[in-house]
Amino acid sequence: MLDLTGKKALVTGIANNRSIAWGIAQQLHQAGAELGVTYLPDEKGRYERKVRELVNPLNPSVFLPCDVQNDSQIESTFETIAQEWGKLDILIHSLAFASKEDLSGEFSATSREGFTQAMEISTYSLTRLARAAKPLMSEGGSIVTLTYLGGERVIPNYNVMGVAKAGLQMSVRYLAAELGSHKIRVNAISAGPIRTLASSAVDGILDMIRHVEEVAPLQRTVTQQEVGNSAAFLCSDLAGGITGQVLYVDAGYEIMGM
Ligand code: NAD
Ligand code: 0WE
Repeated sequence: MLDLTGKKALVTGIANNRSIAWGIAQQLHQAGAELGVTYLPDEKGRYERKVRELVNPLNPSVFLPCDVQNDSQIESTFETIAQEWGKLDILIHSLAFASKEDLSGEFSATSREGFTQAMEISTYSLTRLARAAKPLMSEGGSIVTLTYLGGERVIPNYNVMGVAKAGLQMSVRYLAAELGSHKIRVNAISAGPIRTLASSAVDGILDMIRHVEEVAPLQRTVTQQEVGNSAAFLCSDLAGGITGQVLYVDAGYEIMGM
């Protein structure tokens, strides 16, 4: 049975009730895990209030600001976890960012700044968070990140995010190889397109969703809850033999050629 009782789980990437990370947090909570939640702070504290209200029913025992571009916020996040929990079992990495202008038009037009920013937030952050989590995962652990098929095939307009996700998926393999001796597993979920804050800002997302509904074996898109269930599985002892993998939670879309 899927049982995460006694496990401590840190979830990044919740922005609102459509976030994939919110679907994951709900399933981890349902399976009995104790939650810690981080959010991206902004000047007006708008995210903080919204995310706090949203996650309140899941009784997170840790709730902290963590901008992955800020090393001191990362360090204080894991210092607080060390003090409050003394260990960490599960880390969910569910964040990405590229500037909107780099998610349309010619890929070759990507600026140095845009490329660097997308790679820093969407790719490097996994390795940085894994390094901070490693000493706390002394009893072993599970790290799960979110990727997209655009990191392996050309999806129109995904552009620099595709390069970032290719790097993310390779980071999963290098981290899995290194951390395996510490009983820490590292995997990615490749989710099909879902309407979230990040994806709704993308021109043509509705046409892409309609395309998936026509082509995918299950003839529909996936839900945040389904991604959450697969994440809970990967974090549980049921997936004890799985590391370094990309699990497609995409209604089967990835297998199709036409
Ligand atoms: P979302 O907008 O709900 O989540 C993205 C999160 O990234 C937000 O919570 C935001 O605060 C966070 N973030 C951005 N910059 C950050 C920074 N500097 N520091 C800390 N956090 C930062 O959208 P989502 O669709 O749930 O995205 C979550 C993950 O799922 C991303 O990695 C995305 O690439 C991936 N994904 C999304 C889809 C989709 O169709 N929605 C499909 C496959 C994979
Ligand atoms: O990974 C993602 C979303 C990533 C994303 C989205 C945005 C929009 C708003 C990263 N940064 C930003 N920055 C913004 O300013 N997905 C898998 C969803 C997505 O994004 C696409 C897609 C799909 C699917 C972009 C172009 C084409 C398809």
